[in-house]
Order: sequence, then structure tokens, then C-alpha cells
Amino acid sequence: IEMIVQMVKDLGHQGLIKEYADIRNRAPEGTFLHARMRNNLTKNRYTDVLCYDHSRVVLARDEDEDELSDYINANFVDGYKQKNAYISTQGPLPKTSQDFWRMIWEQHCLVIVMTTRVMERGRVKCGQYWETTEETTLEFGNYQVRTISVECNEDYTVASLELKNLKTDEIRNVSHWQFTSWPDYGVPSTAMAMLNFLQKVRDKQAQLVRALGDTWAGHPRGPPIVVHCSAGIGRTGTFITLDICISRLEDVGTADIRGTVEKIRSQRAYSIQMPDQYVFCHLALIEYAYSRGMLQTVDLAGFDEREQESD
Ligand code: PTR
Ligand code: PTR
Ligand code: PTR
Repeated sequence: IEMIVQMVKDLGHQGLIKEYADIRNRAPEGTFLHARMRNNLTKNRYTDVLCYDHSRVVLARDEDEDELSDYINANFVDGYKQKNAYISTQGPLPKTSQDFWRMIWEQHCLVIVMTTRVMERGRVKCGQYWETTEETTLEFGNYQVRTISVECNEDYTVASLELKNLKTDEIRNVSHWQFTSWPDYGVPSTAMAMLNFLQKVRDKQAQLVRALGDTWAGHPRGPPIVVHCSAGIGRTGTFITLDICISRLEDVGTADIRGTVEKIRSQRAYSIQMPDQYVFCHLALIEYAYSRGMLQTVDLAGFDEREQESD
């Protein structure tokens, strides 16, 4: 981790932004054929944020459904030493909320991380696919979503949801974690709020997986954590990058932010959308290491100077 601090210091703010530009300039490696099919086009929230075929989450199809009904703008993303640790996806549209819950059901997900607000700067960023009031229920096709309890904190809100499959009457619990202080195209004002949130999400997933007992035998860390923002690339990519880098840091004391971002982008195209989000990953990781006593001091004086010089 000392090497990361040194590297960040040597590169400076502009150097990191240049490094991100290099990553970003690389053309996507994969096809978007399903995302581009005529009947699927309206299932994409943004026409310029499509999802790769090779890592997409394929919805299960009933015999009575046509082959176009297996599409959702969502990709599996590997975690630290864990295949398919996450599903990165866009904020559900009214039209795709049913598909979203179907995906949660089919993939047995326990935790949803939402890093956007439903409305931002007067624009709708995500559909209201769950209720924010306790003891209220929404229905999307075969799925009923009931909000059991809601706990509001300064930077995030946790809702306990009950997801019912109306075909089988089976009920499962899903824990919904919304980070509320992250502007789109931007970064949180402090890394600490985000890091605390991330830690709580991990603890929750671990607790729920433990509670399932041996149901998830062979998958020690359980089903994928669903992460979404509005497009499912900028803030979602930043969250996942930090989660992976922190896991590695805790395991072997090292980090590879660039490699992590490149790997994530190979599964969810365009992940990490703004240069500042790339810079934020570095600074947040250093802050994390410092807060955990892995670093005694952090000297990034040169980093700030260079940032000011360039303004
Ligand atoms: N009881 C669930 C199961 O065994 O499938 C696990 C579960 C429990 C999932 C609680 C989510 C839960 O949400 P929360 O703790 O936020 O109420
Ligand atoms: N079968 C268990 C359940 O219904 O909750 C959990 C489970 C689900 C286990 C899926 C494994 C699963 O996925 P895979 O087919 O990848 O092993
Ligand atoms: N073309 C869209 C736009 O810029 O408006 C795509 C887009 C939207 C890209 C939001 C990223 C966005 O941010 P996030 O992935 O963090 O929701």
C-alpha cells in the first residue's frame, strides 16, 4: 500500500487522469448483440450504455415466452477471488422492473446496493421499483415486493424487503442498501461515508449468507450482490472497484486499481465513467488503509499542489 501512495504522489492528479484516459480509450472487447436487438432496445435506460453479450445475466425463459424475453441490461462481474461476486446493472425502468425482480429471484440475490437517488437535479434516474414506506407493497408481474422496515441514516437508507413469487407463493427476504449522498457524474464528498457504507454492505451479505447455512455450500460468499446506479457504470463501477481493492488489501496487503478497473470493464463495459471517480478510488483506498492503521502517515502534498497548478 505504501507503493500505491508513492505511485499516486508521483503520478499526481493529472497523471491519474491521463492513466484513466488510456483505459477509457481502449475499444470495448465484446459484442452487444442482445442489447441491440430491436425488441430489447427500449429495455436499455441509455442508448449509449449497452451490456456485453458474454457476461450478461440471462433471464430464464418459460416455454410460453419468446426468446427476446431473456434480456436485461445487467452483467456478472467477478470479485476478489470470487467469480460472479456482483451483478452490475442499470437503474430499473418502469418497463424493466419486473425483469429486475425476476433476475433477483433467479439469481437468489440477498443484497441490493443502490448508489443513486431516484430523482437527481430534477431528472428521473431510476424507477421506483420498491416502496420507501413501511408496510406497503408493489407488484411487478409475477413478483410482489413488500417493504417491511426502513432505517434512514445520514448517507444511506436500509430497507428490508420481502419478495414474493406469486406463481409459487414462496417468500424471500432481500436487503436494500441505498447510498444517498453520491452525485451522478461525481464522487462522494468524503470517502469515509462511502467506506463505512461499503463495510456495512459486506457485513450484511456475510450475515445473510451465514444465515442460509449450507444452502450455499460451494459458494462460500453467497449469491451475487446486485449493484446499480442510473446507468450502472459510473458509481456502480467505483463501488465495485473499491470493494475488490479493499478485499485484496486485507488479504495480501497490496492493491492494483488499474488492473481492477480494466478487469471490471472487460465484464461491464464503460465501468467507472468519470476521471474523478478513478482518482477517488485511489484516494479512498489510501484513506481506508490509513483508517485501518496500515499506514502511519499519508503524505500527498505534491498531489494537491499539482492539482492546483493545473487549475
Ligand atoms: N431469511 C432469509 C433467507 O433465509 O432467505 C435471509 C434474509 C434475512 C434476507 C433478512 C434478507 C434479510 O433482510 P434484513 O436483514 O435486511 O431484514
Ligand atoms: N439452491 C439454493 C436455493 O434455492 O436457495 C441456493 C443456490 C442457488 C445454490 C443457486 C446454488 C446456486 O447456483 P449454482 O447453480 O451456480 O450453483
Ligand atoms: N449517456 C448517458 C448520460 O451521460 O446521460 C449515460 C450515463 C448516465 C452514464 C449516467 C453514466 C451515468 O452515471 P452512473 O453510471 O453513475 O449512473
